[in-house]
Amino acid sequence: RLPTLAVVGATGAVGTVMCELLSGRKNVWGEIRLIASERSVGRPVRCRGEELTVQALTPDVFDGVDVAMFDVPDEISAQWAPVAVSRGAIAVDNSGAFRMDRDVPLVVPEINPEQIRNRPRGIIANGNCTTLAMIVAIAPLHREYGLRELVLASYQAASGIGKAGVDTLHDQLSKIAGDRLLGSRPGNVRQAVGDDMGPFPAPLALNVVPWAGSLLDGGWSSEEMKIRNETRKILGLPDLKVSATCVRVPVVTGHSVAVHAVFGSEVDAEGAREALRNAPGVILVDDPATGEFPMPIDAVGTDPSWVGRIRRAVDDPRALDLFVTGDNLRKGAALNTAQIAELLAAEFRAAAH
Ligand code: 11C
Repeated sequence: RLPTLAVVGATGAVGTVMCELLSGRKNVWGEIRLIASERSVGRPVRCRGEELTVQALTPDVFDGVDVAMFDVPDEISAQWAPVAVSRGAIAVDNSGAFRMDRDVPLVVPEINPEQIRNRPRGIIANGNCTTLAMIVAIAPLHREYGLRELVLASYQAASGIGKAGVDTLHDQLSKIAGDRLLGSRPGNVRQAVGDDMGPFPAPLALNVVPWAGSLLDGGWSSEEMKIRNETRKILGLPDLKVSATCVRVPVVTGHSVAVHAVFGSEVDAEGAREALRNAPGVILVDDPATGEFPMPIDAVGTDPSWVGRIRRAVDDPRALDLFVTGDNLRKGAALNTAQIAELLAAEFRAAAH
């Protein structure tokens, strides 16, 4: 029998993309159960060509489930992933609840697929969307040159924060449309947008907001610390130096990262391009002379991380500067989760033979 899959958080921004992916990818699943919060229960959702009815999150719903993918807030995952495990499922969790747990592997199938076997809690974690956009491009360069340090600035899309982020950005854009004076006087964008800033701490339209997540010690944001800690864990480099500045930009979908990467050996830009040309999950878009750069408007709706603007640092022969863009709802969330779940489905197949 083909394994049974549950998708928890099926009607959210990531869950919706998950259903699209399940419809388009090679089918390795038997039954699929869609699960969401009370207000979506009973709603019909098309997935893999079938019309499925959204079910409630209860312990019983996991009975008979082999793999349960979670895309829900941290506290819901923290409570419910262990419930799914207690009912016999393996949980693949896209929240931040388990990523740094020593007994939970943090898996990117292009980089450390073997880690899915080290799962004493029955839970496998999926990385943060900003980490994932960047890391598939960094890992091949690390293998080539030996990574020592990363200095990063992110350009994160509104959908990183879910549907509320996208709705807020579009509402703000409607409010400001056509007023050509906006942005040329202090405060006039704030006035036009009004008090309702949705999930953002400042207006996002006509602006960039150097903030994502919650405030931690030393003035760092939780998003900046996630990138640091997750990168260290995925690459198996516990002492890697990482400094990130996370910024929200008025883009609907597609997180970008400007990367300054310092290596243990001398680098060259063409060697780096060659390593990336052959890397899984990466597409090289690096021809500034013809206007070819990685950008969210092109990367949205695609699977790979787009990488370009590759230069050797002028002042350090061991450092590269580059720019990466990835669809934060795909590789940053639903796609990486689906890829992990598919590795588990292959385990089930192998065990059945
Ligand atoms: C953002 N990356 O763009 C965040 C959202 O740890 O999975 C995802 C938070 C997480 O706001």
